[in-house]
Amino acid sequence: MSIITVFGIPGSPFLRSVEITLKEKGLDYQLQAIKPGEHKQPEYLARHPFGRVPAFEHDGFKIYETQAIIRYIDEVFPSPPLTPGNPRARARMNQVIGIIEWYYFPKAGAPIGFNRIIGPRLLGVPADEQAVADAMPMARTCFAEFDQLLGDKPYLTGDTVTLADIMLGAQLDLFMECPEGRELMAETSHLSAWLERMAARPSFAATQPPAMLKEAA
Ligand SMILES: N[C@@H](CCC(=O)N[C@@H](CS)C(=O)NCC(=O)O)C(=O)O
Repeated sequence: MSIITVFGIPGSPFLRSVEITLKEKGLDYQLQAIKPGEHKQPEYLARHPFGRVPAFEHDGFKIYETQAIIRYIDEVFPSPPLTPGNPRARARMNQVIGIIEWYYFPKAGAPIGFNRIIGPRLLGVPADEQAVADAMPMARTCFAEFDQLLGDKPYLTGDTVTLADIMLGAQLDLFMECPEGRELMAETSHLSAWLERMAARPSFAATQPPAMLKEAA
């Protein structure tokens, strides 16, 4: 029997991307929830030397980095496929994932999410309003681009859900807890209905972030 273990701090949208991928595949897995801070301790650092979540193990095969994990799951458990067969659609999927990794998360989602959710709610520190304001231009560009790339298609690359929809859905579902997220979403034409479509999937319903994060805004 195949044993899959996912390690991470519940609430992390990257952890949730892995869990949603596993749910979309109908796979059983164990979630080894770690507490904030434990991801910087030697035991976890042995699994992920950069001290980030999530990490993953499948029958002794250990790997970290969300993209690598979900692409591995999609290859090893091919049904239903979450990567388009068409090269152009696959390129779009990879483009969206690149935007999330390089622009959206580090320069928009993380600084705004930290100051609106993690800092005030979990750590008891006040928001750095300047950091939020500084991140808004990049956040606005990301939202406009996600909206434009989606267009009037049901999902980001066409008629079926891909790894890009999963990763972006996990990120934006949490970001909607911030007033800035709702403000930016109101400026889009297609993205809001898409996020509702994604949030209605059983894989999303089964992987809700902890209530304390959802109540944070
Ligand atoms: N490139 C990494 C990013 C993971 C990441 O940044 N995770 C955040 C949580 S959403 C984290 O571990 N933050 C904790 C920290 O930076 O100490 C991946 O794709 O797995």
